Amino acid sequence: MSTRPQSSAAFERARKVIPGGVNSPARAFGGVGGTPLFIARADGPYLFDIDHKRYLDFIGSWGPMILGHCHPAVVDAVMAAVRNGSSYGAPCELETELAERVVEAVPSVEMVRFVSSGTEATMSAIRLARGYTGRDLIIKFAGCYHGHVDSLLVSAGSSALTHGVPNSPGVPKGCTDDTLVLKYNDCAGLAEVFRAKGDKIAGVIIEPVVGNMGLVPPTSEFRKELRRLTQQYGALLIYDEVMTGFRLAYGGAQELLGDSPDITAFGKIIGGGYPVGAYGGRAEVMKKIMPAGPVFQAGTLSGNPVAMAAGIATLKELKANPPYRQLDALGARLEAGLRTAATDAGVPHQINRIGNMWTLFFTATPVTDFDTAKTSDTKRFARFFWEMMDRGFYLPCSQFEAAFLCTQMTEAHIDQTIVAAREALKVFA
Ligand code: HOZ
Repeated sequence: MSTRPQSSAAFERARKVIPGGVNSPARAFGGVGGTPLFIARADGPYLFDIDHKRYLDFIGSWGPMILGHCHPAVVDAVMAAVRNGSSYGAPCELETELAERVVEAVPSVEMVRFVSSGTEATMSAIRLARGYTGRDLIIKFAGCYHGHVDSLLVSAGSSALTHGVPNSPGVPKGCTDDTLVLKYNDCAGLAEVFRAKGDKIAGVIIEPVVGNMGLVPPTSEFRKELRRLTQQYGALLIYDEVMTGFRLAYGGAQELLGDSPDITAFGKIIGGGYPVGAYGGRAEVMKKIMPAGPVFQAGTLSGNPVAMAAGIATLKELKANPPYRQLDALGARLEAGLRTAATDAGVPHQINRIGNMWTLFFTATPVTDFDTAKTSDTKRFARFFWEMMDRGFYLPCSQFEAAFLCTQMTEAHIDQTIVAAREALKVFA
């Protein structure tokens, strides 16, 4: 592993005043060892660290940067917004414009409420499902991660999995008593719980395509069963599209899959790299939110004008020049190249990919849920991660996170990545 003296020093300094030196555990490199890189700047498809090294960026801030970094349209919109003041605590038209764009893009969403993070979006979506149905039970799936909401921090993926703390201290037992955890892609388990407790279930929250145990796609039977059972028992189906919204298609995973959930949680891309979350659904459900209805939810920076401007600019660009087919083609090229490289190196692997989200798992077992994701050889992943990093390719620093492509990447970038991966995988031969 190459040394990065400036980043190491910056990490030491940060650890004295910030717990673990980071403001979100996924960034601490706990899943791969070593110390995190400190980033000086980003541009297009690249990150630059404070040791003056350049990396092709496959995390894109964990999802928001589908247009790459510093896209001129986003930068211009943000600069213009900032000159008009950065926060008002009063409504502005940018909020309505972004809401109109989300409603137009996602047919299951007739009204939308903006918050400041994906965690707030899922937390509020759950409160809404409970308030709307008058029931308490929520179903989630092992390995799905919906932010650090108390009631959802049970068998969570992402950094809660990487750090081996699926249940965090500080979450009172009472907070998770009404959370039922089921296996992803398991139709029988789902049907059994609905048979036993269907009239008490307020909602089911799910990543329609999982990014937080690495990339794991749903089976079509599972999705159909989810929709059928929630409708039959009057529970709300909540799609957490914080990662997949405007990423897998302009209308998100639900457009790609042809699904229609009751509530959708958004984040990441709709803020264009600024802190935003949102949740939306049918007007009849959304009108339960205060002040239209009785379900409380609020926030000083909700609908922040700078973040709204960045989101509008991003969605405008994605609508005017839809990149999804091109990104899928790049994804397919990368998948084929990585598959051949891993096979040639004799490394047991799975590559899960949908469109421009992907994960290379180091296991011979097909990865379809949390248990199979955990069969991956994480030590091997860590070695691969650092081999790639040393060659200038910045992958997610955990086996249990999805990687992303951005519109600034070209076939040449993908081919360079494959060449680097081929070299990196040789260490296992
Ligand atoms: N929620 C992100 C991982 N799925 C991590 C966010 C971050 O550390 O920036």
